[in-house]
Amino acid sequence: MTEHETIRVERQDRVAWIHLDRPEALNALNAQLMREVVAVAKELDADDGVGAIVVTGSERAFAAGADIKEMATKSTAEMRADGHFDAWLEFADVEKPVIAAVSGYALGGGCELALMCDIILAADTATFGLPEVGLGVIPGIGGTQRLVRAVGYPKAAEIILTGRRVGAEEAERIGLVSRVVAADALLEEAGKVAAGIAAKSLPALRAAKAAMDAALEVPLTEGLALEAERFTGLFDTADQKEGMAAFSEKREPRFQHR
Ligand code: CO8
Repeated sequence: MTEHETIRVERQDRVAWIHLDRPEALNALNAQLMREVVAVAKELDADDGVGAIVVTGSERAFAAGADIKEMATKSTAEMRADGHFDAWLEFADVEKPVIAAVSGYALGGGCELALMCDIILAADTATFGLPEVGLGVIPGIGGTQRLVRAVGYPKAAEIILTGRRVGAEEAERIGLVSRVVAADALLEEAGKVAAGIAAKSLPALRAAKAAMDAALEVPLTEGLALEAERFTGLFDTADQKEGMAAFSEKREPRFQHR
């Protein structure tokens, strides 16, 4: 895998880790970090040796937003030409499970990046928020859409329109995050969750994610049809035969991830 300046990439068996690594800017998402994260995520998505991806930052910050200094003087035309929005869509289109392990600040684009992930594990020290209206802009990489879907309109509206911060406990209560864990156990817990997922059948994981994604996009009847299509589609995989044989034989499955 290529060398990077703003991230570190690590592999542990079938789990890949993307560590955001711009400590001088609290991991603010500048253009380079975006390019590196998206390129690596696509590489890992195409690698059958990877079953789950964890994105994490530092103890102090998951990411404190898009890079304010980089965009401060730009015009509308320049922002539209920058390619940020399509690039982050590619990240959100990763077909494998992606876990955000969030400690410290997850603000603005950092919160939006976490919301692009399937599972958000938050340290009890984590702080979320979409403070963009205080900068004269709005969330731009999914915050207005994904937060509304995650927590419902009234809560999302209060968070986005006031720009206030949301602590880990509240984030869990309202459904912004999947689960809160003690800060010193965050990475270990994220590793365990990711390894548990990565041990499951990869075709099944991809199908489950595609079907859940559809739940956010399409009417119920269409979503149910897509689910049935993906469910039955798995019956021609080696992993379905192995998974069900292992159940009958009272043993652990040995998946080939195909
Ligand atoms: N952009 C650029 N630099 C940042 C950012 C940021 N978002 N956040 C922090 N930094 C820098 C600081 O400028 C500082 O650098 P320096 O030492 O050179 O002055 C360094 O990181 C450390 O930060 P602080 O000294 O401010 O640390 P504190 O502990 O005092 O405060 C905070 C931490 C509260 C997180 C504070 O840094 C802060 O409020 N940051 C900005 C949070 C924010 O408003 N985020 C939203 C940004 S807008 C956005 O995300 C839009 C996304 C959609 C568009 C995507 C397309 C590009």
